[in-house]
Amino acid sequence: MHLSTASVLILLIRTTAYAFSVGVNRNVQSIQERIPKLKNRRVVLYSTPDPQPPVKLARAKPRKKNLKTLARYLEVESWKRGPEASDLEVVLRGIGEACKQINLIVQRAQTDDFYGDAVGDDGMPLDGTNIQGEVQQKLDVVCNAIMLKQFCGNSNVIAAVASEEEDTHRTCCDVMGDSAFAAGDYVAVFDPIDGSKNIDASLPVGTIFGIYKSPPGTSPTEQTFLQKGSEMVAAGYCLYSATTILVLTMGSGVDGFTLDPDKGIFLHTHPDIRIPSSGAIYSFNEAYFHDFSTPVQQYLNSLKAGSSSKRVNARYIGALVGDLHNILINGGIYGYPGTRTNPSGKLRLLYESNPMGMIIEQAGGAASTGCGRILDVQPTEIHMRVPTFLGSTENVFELDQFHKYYSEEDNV
Ligand code: AFP
Repeated sequence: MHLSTASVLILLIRTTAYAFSVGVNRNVQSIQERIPKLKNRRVVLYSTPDPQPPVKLARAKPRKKNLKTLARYLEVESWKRGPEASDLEVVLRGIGEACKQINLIVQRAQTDDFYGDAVGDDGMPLDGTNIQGEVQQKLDVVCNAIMLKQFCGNSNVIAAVASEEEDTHRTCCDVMGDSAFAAGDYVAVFDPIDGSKNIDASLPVGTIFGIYKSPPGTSPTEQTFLQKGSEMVAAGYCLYSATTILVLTMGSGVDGFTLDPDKGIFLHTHPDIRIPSSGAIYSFNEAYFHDFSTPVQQYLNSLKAGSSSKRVNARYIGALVGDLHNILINGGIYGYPGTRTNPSGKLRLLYESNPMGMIIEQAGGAASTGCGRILDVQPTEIHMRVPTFLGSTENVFELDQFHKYYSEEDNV
């Protein structure tokens, strides 16, 4: 057999490598004999490749930012603002706790059964009734109960509440089933789970609230809740989305707090939020376009035709809190206009339009019905609805001009 020089060379290399590996592995044995610690360990310095051990993923170890907690922020604010703010401090801290509880419930919506009896930490039904009396509880009922308990049971600051989930307002005595909860100089309005139909598709949802002063020395009636939005002393929302963020105002600026998933506390991530004076996003449910009034149709057409100075972008989640948070951070306009079938639109003045209007105005934006300031609307009943346009001042002003122009044209 005739071997070429190349074949001889390859054979030589392979033989040397094998001899080397045998030599090295013998060497390993002798090392193991001499180092007792290595005796029972598998030490291979050279061999044919073994199956690879599972790759260990490097665990990202984020460094925590040095941020103020919500509790600390409220403490400082109440010290700066005086006694009225210390009342609000207690209530807003309670809202932070309620948002944390609702956040957990939203995260568990797909894996846990929320259609059974809802119980609190103490194992008692959340609405305080006898467990035998409980029928079925839906997720929004559970979240409503959490908000009721935080507002009424957490302090003696709130005297009565009105929830989007309930037909009428309720005194805190009624909510807690105890006359000891009669005191309190404030009333609260809230929507515990706004956009709840988003939950099934794991899309964002939110909680919205507003707080008003109650006339001193009287017990709250429905009239107490029928105050203009401009009378609100605090408002806010909690968005349950990629992150959970609580945004609030006490009447001088807007601040945002992100829930730290490791520590389970809200941290002051967004100090003094300012909405851009104009923005490219418009957030309307355009499926109803043919049902919108002429000014709104013309406005939307003008946006898409590019007659506005900037290029626009459509975004619509279908949960006011998610859509509005996007507008607050990036600028633009959110709109839920009246339709020909529902001239007042869908959004509720007390639970949605007013609190969001206050937030937007406090961040430097505008809140309009198309024909005037939302916060100036006199409520006539607690579940009243209003056409709602919220966002950057320039965008909302532009929309209002369309209303003005077309209503003048109608009157000609
Ligand atoms: P729900 O709280 O009943 O789900 O309604 C949410 C909401 O009032 C508001 O969050 C949305 O912006 C709006 O409805 C969406 O309504 P459309 O589906 O009619 O666009």
